[in-house]
Amino acid sequence: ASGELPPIDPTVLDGAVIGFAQVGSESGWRSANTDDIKRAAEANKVDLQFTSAEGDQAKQIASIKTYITQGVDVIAFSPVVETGWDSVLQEAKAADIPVILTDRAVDSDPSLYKTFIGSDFVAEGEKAANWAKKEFADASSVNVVVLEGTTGSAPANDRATGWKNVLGSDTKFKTLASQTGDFTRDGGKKVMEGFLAANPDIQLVYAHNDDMALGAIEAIEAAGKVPGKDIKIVSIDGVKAGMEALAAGKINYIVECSPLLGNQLFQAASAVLKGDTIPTRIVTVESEFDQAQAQAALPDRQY
Ligand code: GYE
Repeated sequence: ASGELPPIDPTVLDGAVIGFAQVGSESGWRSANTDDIKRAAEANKVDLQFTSAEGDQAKQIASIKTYITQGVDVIAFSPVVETGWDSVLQEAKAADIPVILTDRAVDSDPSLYKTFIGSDFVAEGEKAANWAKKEFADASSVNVVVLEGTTGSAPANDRATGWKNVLGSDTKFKTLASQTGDFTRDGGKKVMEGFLAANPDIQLVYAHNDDMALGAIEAIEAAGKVPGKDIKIVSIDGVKAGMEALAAGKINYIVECSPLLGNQLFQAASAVLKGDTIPTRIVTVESEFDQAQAQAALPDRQY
């Protein structure tokens, strides 16, 4: 269940050593997430140790192990993939170092971490699919291609599940191809080029994030088609460049996934360091945007 966190106790966070192991720098979402965590650490005078795993789970595990050896006060990380965390989480527990997950989930026993702060990715996939269902209400069939996120990551797994929950049994929607673009713009572009070469009649792209949608736009334009018209696009995130493409009519719909997790991360850290119990799951509140809503929202967007 979702829950609320108590306010930060500044005396507890001032000088606290918190080790954060980031996924990498694959997308605009990730940059905004990293910036927000660094900003919130500074605002709260946290001694933040920060590493980036460049999308490599082994690297991320190694940096968590280093935090354990250093004896940091709290370890936080956004797991690259969902599986394979039991042993390093057990090591942190044995060393009595609390762990906070942000952004992405793990499949380990919840007793191995204090809380998981982040979005409901299944709900995001469902929102994207519900839009598609409405948008194509009058069509007799819809040819879909899917740009998947990083294989094995919680957002790729869950955004696929959410989409299938809504459209899986709807025979009108035909998935012509589905492949990972690794959440990057370049990956989205290359995979979309392949899709376009093999399928002359794509009507809809479901991109698991904005960066891949932006790459797909480049591929669609290079193929002489009009993104947002000849081929419609729905994506997830709501980063600046995605919202601009939406406002410009090149993307048709974006489901928001907020990267602004810094304040909640340090609220959780503050509570954990004081010995307070906190909810094991904190769900991020987020919205959805069509083209007009993107135009209206853009001037006030923080990222
Ligand atoms: O959607 C994508 C990023 O884990 C929610 O990772 C995050 C995802 C986000 O690379 O852009």
